[in-house]
Amino acid sequence: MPRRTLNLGILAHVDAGKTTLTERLLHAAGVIDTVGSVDAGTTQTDTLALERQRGITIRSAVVSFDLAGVTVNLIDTPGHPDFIAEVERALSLLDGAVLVVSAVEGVQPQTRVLMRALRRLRIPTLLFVNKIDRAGADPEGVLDAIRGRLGVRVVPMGTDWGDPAVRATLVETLADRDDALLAAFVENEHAITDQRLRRALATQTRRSLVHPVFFGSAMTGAGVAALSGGLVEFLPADEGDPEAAVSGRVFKIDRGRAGERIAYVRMFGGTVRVRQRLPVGTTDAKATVIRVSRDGTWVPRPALVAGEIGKLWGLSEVRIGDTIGRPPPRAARHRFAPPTMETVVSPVRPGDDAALRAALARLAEQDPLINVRADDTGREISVSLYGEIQKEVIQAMLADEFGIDVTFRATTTICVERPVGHGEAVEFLNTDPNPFHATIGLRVEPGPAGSGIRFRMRVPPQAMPLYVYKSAEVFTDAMGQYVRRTLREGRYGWAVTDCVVTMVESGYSVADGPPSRRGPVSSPTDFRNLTPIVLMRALDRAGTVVCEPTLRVSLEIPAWSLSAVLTALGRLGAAVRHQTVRGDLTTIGTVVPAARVPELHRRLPALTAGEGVLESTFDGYRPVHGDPPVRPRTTADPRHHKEYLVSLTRHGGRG
Ligand SMILES: Nc1nc2c(ncn2[C@@H]2O[C@H](COP(=O)(O)OP(=O)(O)OP(=O)(O)O)[C@@H](O)[C@H]2O)c(=O)[nH]1
Ligand SMILES: [Mg+2]
Repeated sequence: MPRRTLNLGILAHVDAGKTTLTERLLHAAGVIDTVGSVDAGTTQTDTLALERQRGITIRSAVVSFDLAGVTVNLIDTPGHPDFIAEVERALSLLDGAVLVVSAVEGVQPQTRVLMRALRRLRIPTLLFVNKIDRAGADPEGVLDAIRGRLGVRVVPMGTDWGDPAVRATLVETLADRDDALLAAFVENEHAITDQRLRRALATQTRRSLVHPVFFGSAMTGAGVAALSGGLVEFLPADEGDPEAAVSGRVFKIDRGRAGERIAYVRMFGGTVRVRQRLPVGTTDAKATVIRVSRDGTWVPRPALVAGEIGKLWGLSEVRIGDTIGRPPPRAARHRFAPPTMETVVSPVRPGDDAALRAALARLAEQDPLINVRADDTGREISVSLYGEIQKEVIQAMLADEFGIDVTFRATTTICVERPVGHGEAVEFLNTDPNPFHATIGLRVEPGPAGSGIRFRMRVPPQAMPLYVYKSAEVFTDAMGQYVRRTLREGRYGWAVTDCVVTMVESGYSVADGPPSRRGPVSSPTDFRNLTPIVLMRALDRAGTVVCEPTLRVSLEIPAWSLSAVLTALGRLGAAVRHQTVRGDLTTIGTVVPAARVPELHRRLPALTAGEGVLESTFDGYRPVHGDPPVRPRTTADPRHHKEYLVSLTRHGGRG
């Protein structure tokens, strides 16, 4: 029997009390007898050793409980900005959210980043003002900040709706988006029942037009029952359609005790059964075991249906982000910034290189944005990063889980390369100095900013080696892969992006063909190994420009500090986009190279007597002024023929 399910995210800035609140909700639902504590390392959702030691959440975790006939799958997310990628993955599967704000620390830059994302995706959201038990708690002040700094319409809960002033504000807020309510109000405001108001509040909350605000303490449990009630009353819980076409998304990967891969899947449509053949990502696979979270434990089940979240075993090649069956209807995804820093990792013990590579590959599987780069010899391994805390976490995980001690070199900025013009190159079969049995012609041209790499096939099927590649589609797919692999390192060693690559020539040889084609039989290896030579030559002809990441920075500063701040921004290479004055506060919108933002963070307190507030989000990439920075290649340069060919023989032709 299908049940109503609410996939609920708990989001907030770091230390707001998400994990503690999760414990309380589980306790209120009767799943756990005693409330665990973050400080003692005994919670249900902070299960990693490192999370327990440090008292912070690093990975999202799912726990379920029953609430008035609704199955709630609660996703406790990390609050530290270095782990924003975890939040990004969670957002794509939520039916509703609770955004926690601390009554002491108030609205933080991260709160605004999260609220913006929730509203953009129209995820119905309740707010919970937490820690009202603590000295210095200012719930009223925080409510004002929510209205002002988050800029959202809110309805504070726990107030007396019988009080005329409270009621007037409430009706005013709700009637703004409810014409019938407005008409009723004009007719006879006393005839409007509480029930009518609650219904209007629920409708508008589900449409993400208004946000009920609850107050309480995850520590003492105050206000938690009211919040629980609010989850059912104000957030949407649906019965999915188990008969629809299969559609799901993998949002998390774990390893089991025996090292087996476990995929967390959110089903949007249809039913997945154990041992049934399933399209997963680009291949087919079968789930051998399916488990769902029930009252705190993961219980085996024969199937997973629309609306549910489950763990699937047996999908050995699965990756985070893979679709199961059709892509989910809610394809709109919120992208926070990509990581903009990287650092070289080296093992302390010289013999640990291979083990380190394997361990990092494991970590990258759970967090694809770690993006491990290693050169042919394995001597230099680098990982991409959001920040210093993530670096410390990677270091600690390598030590705790894999027994590998590592050191890091200083972090550097990750640039990209974009082609600046058109470039074309071709190598023909049986023609010196082409060492491979294949003809390939490729054209490179710039694409729109943010478009990534697009590959187009412009040769007729009869020019394709279909006796080894099965179909034109398979050949196109394979060539696209060779092209993408080559473009991981451009002319200056950075990943090439925002470009269109077109295959304009193709040819192959067969043992008994016409004279122009006769020769040793062409194989996929020939196409794979020739692609980098042709593509890099085309890229040289197109030319590339190295671009660095930039952040959009919003500064709120006291008006008197304006000229000093503008001078500092000028020195940092920032472009000021707008500037507004409100009372004695000035807001500046500016774009700053990502590499210079930490410096701005450091200098701001002195420039503004500690009153300046800085908020940053990813903006994009812009050309580097002056000499472009060069990143050492990890693979042989295809433009140096001899070195490249030698590297291929070293890898048995698998360059
Ligand atoms: N006094 C008081 N302390 C609280 C309350 N809620 C949480 N805390 C404490 O605040 C600290 C952070 O709580 P967590 O639940 O780990 O916060 P979090 O939002 O999950 O933190 P991250 O996952 O690391 O972002 C812990 O020391 C908690 O004991 C509360 O309502 N009152
Ligand atoms: Mg937490």
